[in-house]
Amino acid sequence: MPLETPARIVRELARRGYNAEREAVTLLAGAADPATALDAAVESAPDDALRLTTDHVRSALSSADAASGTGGDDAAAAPPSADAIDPERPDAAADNTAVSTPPEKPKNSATESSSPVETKGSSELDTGSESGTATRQPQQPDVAGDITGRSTGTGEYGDFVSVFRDRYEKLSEQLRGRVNHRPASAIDDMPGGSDVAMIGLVNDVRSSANGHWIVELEDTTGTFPCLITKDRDIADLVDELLLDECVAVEGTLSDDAGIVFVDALHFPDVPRTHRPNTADRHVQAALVSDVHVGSQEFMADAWERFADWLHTDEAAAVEYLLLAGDMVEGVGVYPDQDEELDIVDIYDQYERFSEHLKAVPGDMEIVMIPGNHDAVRLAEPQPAFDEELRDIMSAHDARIVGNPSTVTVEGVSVLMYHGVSLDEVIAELPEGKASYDDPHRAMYHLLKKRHVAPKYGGHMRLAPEERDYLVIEDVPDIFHTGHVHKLGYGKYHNVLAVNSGCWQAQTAFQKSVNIDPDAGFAPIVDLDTLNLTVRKFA
Ligand code: D5M
Ligand code: FE
Ligand code: ZN
Repeated sequence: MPLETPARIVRELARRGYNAEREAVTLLAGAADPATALDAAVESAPDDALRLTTDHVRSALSSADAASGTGGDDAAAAPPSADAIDPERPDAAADNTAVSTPPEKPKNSATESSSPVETKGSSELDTGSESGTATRQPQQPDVAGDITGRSTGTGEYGDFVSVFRDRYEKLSEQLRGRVNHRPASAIDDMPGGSDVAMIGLVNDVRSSANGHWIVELEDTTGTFPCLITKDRDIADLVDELLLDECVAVEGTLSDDAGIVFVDALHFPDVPRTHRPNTADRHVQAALVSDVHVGSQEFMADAWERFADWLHTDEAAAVEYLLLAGDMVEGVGVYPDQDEELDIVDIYDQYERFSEHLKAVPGDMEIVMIPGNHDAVRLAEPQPAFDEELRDIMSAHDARIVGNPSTVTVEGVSVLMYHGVSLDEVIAELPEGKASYDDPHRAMYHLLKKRHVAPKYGGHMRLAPEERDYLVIEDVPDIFHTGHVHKLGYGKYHNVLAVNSGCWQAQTAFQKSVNIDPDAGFAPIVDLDTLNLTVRKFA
């Protein structure tokens, strides 16, 4: 097969086990005989090289030139001529759809910016158009809040006490400036009719005989019941409450001092004045998750189109690829899952995933966290892939961190969390407040609660650790999740929330429960403006 286009060159290199710098690929594509040049470059690369660099190609091309006595670096570096361009996929232009958000509008009261307007335009997926004069120069991401290497939990009772104590301390601190709170034990001693405020974790929510709500709060000194009457505006917030989240109430003690009549309910929340950081140059990140390699439904063609596009000029500013979990389909994750496996061995699944990762330009910086299908412990926080899996995925030298992690790229902090708790939020909250069709709205609740997985139990498995790594201590600039296989994005108090869809077509289970996944999309965020463009590759 002729090797004129960068995409073909990348695939051929991947087949031979190499990842490559973008400029190296461009040089090969511009060579008089790309196939021979590729052979020579691979030959000249050291045995242990995993990535083919520009230097390898240059040295291979110059020794070839010396041998034939023609050409030189200039000829080798020239972009492929129009004749050499062989558009592989004439139908691709129609597939590759850009959907962009409008510029951010300042808002005073609404909790989110207006729904993004979708402007569709097509762009040509012309893999031959790569000129490759610019090499990507991503910075090393900075990572915070990662459990990897720090897990101390043994699952004993004392661990649960310390993780909830830490949760309380961190979140009550967020609320302390807003209310003049007293501990439950002090409220116990106050006379009826006193003004009172309390900060606590939600221990119970039940309705009274006449339809009011009793919310029992717990702090480190004890519990106290709080009554929210059904006719108050704040009653509308009760259906947002999840057990174990931290809130503050203000109100008045009943005459018998046995219950607080609540006038105000506060969540730790993101300040409305939050001003996100932005990059000081034009650079973009692709936010992707739920690749599910190894599943019969993994959409390899869509992934390859995405990887090919990353090699084009249009994608030159996309320097980061942030993967939010479920790299592979895994084994034994759900009942009857094995009937839909394409690759049954978990290590083979990671080998294949690694092959697909090699198609991504070698000069991009990749960060990945695990999800519930990955081969790490299921309980959150999840540590990063172990050495054996890292070895399998080493070709791209990705930054492999735990779930969740806050990754700062170009000054922009991205809270990456796989998203299992979104199932919980969507199941517990009314349809109008969180649904699979609007996964970003479910994410807003996590930001409001300042915790990625507030409720213990249910869908969630939490590992008790000395600290609560799931608290959102610092407000991120971008919140990136996956898991529910739906695409959704919007801004909550200026934080860009993106749930990134998946690369797996509908499974039998999803069909049976009417989950219609958004597969083959790549949301691309401008780190200098936090505007989002969604590209479709399926
Ligand atoms: O899950 C993708 C989405 O589908 C997520 O919302 C959970 C749901 N899901 C998928 N399979 C099952 C089964 N078998 N039981 C319950 N919920 C399921 P992911 O875990 O990313 O594949
Ligand atoms: Fe998934
Ligand atoms: Zn998942």
